[in-house]
Amino acid sequence: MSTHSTELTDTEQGLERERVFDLFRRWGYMDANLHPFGGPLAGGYPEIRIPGDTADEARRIYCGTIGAEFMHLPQSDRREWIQEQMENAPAQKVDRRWLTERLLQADLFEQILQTRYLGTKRYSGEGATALIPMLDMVLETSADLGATTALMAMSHRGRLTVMSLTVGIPAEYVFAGFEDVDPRSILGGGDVKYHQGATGEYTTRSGKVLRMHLASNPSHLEAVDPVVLGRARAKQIHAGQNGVKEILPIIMHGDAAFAGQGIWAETLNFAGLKGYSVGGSIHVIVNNLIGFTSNPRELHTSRFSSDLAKRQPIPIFHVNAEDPEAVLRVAKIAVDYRYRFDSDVVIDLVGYRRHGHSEVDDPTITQPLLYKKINEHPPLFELYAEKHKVDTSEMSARFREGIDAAYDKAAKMEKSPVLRKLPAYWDKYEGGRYSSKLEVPTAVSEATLRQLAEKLTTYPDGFNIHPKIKKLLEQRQKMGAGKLNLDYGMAEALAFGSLVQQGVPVRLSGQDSRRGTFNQRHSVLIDTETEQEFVPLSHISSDQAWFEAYNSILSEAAVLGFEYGFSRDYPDGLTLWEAQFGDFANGAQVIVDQFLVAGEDKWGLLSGLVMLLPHGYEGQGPEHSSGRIERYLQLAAKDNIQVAQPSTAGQYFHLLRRQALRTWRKPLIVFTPKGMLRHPDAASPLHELSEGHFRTVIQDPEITNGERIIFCTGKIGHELRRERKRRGDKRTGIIFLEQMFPFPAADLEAAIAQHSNAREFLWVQEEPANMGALFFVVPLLERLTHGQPVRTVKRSWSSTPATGSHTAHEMEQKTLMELAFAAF
Ligand SMILES: Cc1ncc(C[n+]2csc(CCOP(=O)(O)OP(=O)(O)O)c2C)c(N)n1
Repeated sequence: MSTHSTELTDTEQGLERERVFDLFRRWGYMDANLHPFGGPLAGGYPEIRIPGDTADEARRIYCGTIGAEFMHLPQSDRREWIQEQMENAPAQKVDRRWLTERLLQADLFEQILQTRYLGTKRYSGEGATALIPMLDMVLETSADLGATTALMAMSHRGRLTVMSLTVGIPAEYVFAGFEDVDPRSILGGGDVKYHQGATGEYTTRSGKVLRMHLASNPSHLEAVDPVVLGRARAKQIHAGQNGVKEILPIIMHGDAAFAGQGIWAETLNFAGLKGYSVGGSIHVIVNNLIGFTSNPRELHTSRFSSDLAKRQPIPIFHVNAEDPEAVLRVAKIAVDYRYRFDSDVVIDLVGYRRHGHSEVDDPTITQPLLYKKINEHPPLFELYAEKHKVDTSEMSARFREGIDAAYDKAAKMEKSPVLRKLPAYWDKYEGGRYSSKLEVPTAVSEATLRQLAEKLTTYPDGFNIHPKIKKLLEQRQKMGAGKLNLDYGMAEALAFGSLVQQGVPVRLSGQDSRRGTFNQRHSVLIDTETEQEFVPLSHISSDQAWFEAYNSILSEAAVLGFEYGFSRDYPDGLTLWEAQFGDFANGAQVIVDQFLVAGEDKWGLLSGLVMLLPHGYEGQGPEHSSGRIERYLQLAAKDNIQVAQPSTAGQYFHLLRRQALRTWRKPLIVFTPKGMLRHPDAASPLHELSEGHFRTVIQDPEITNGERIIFCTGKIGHELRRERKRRGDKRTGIIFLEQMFPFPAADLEAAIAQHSNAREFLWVQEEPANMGALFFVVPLLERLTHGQPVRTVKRSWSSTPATGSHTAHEMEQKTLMELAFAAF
């Protein structure tokens, strides 16, 4: 009887203990001692007030200098694993001398920069110097688990120290940035020192060597995040089967940026998606509880800046940066978790910022009380050394000596040091100015095209094909047999098919890109009975390169960033990003402005990414009409990008193949059609694919000696031809500009020269006067028309690209035609 009652009591006690622990596992992080100067982060009141021994025990685990948020994870095995780490981890062994030395180096490096280069900006990481040993632990642990490469992204804060102490860039190279060695070599270009990327090596304490890549990034906070993930994905593919283990992405964030920037939240959404996952990244919020001059209460509605990460099933570990041993522990748990579960992990490293936003800012104006405290607070290495009685005099002298020598070397440098070495897969590619020597054949023999068409239209026996797709494939079969002209969908499939057959991989991503927004692509066939998928482009031949098409998340910025990153580390393939409609690409403007058009100039980094932007005025309203040609032309300079609008399926075929097969790696912006996708005027006979090449300019095939010449690009050219026919006009030649940048002056000159009697020149566009290619093209055309003005026909100046009324659109379109053919 008594035994029975004891057992019951034990069970009850067990249940009670579980109940108490459960409370702390759920909410303990709220009360954790996370503030660098002691106490919980916000609120200042205890969330969990229950007394008792069990509560005290749980409190010690969950409310110390580590706050773990993991009870929101939907997978019980993951929750239990973290619980085990928190509650039953074996005692940590820490080499305190080593830890003191790393903290000292991080602080001294910054202090020396401060005294040597007084009054210049460096965005000191002081106040969060535990970041350096944290990264050491991340690298040590990941190397033990199979990492060979760390791909890191971080913004300005503490970047120079990380470059020197973690990435392995010699200190004199970092100093050279302050000396501004060799400014003439980058007149009008280059980037500031705290945005430059770097590659180096990191040797773990057990002697393993990791390749280190610190990504170049713009000032735009968090914009680099998707780029780094795209790069990681490409590197993982290069690495092969163990890619996910070998390549570890580590992304560092500021607390204000983490809470505020949407691109980061978009990027987080990639983690578990087939086409975009990298097996998890380590995210570190280098949290100094301030953003420029703003306080946390002004920066996020949530209690923690990390709260947005809770929308994903990933753990968040908060850790007080003033407890470096706890920091090491969290770093180890995070990396173990990533490798065990292929998942993202967030570490919220909570420290402070010793100086102003930059060193020329005075933070006492906006946070006088906080900075009074900070000014009285000694650097962490001093506190830690004192607590553990580590003598720092020798390590400090040794470090200073090394830095002094580096400083002298930097002062004597004549050339800017190269901080980065590109991987060998970039060796055969080039950037710089365009030259016709770069051109390569792009035609594909008719026999091969026929074979490809056969493969592209075949599916396995027993595959239940959708009746509409059956019909489409039958049509495509006829196109491949030369019995029907090819539309864009088939021309694209043949371009992709011929490339993968030649060994060039193809990756396409965008919203609904597998089918195609306009029902034009159908790269994946779906069995109507089983929903099983069949991708004809993956069944071209046994030794073909891979083809991948992904429907992306509904984001522009993160997806374009990811694909740009992918193209940065996969020059051997054709990488394409497709906007649903061209105008939506403005949601990714930061990636266009900061990476795509500027990456080569700022960082010497090349990309052959293709942007497909559906464009054309078809009466669909202010949105869905314009891919904003003007934006890209405004950004075009020194052959930094290519801007094209192929007016036929055949031209599109050659353009895509040219992009992949040339060794010139330049972003290509393609304005793609919508209504014209299947229009007979834009369809091409098979021989246009088996002969010739991409033509930057299309001469008029009918009027060979026009008195008046209309220049145009894209769909309106076809409309002009139809209007000319309707009018029986024999005196107007219509020249299509297929490539707007690099501007094909020589080809245009040759095209104009054929019309020796031409006296009138006209640019006709669908876009309003303040949009389209007009502003860019007309002055350049006027250099080729021998002093004759180039008049323009366009919609009136407008604040939106197009009218919302379909009828008004048609009236406008008609007026454009009238004006184009009106006598001058
Ligand atoms: C997209 C963007 N908006 C604004 C800025 C200007 N800016 C630079 S740093 C900064 C504060 C960043 O605070 P936080 O993310 O906490 O990083 P910290 O500088 O404190 O390390 C701001 C607003 C920027 N660089 N990027």
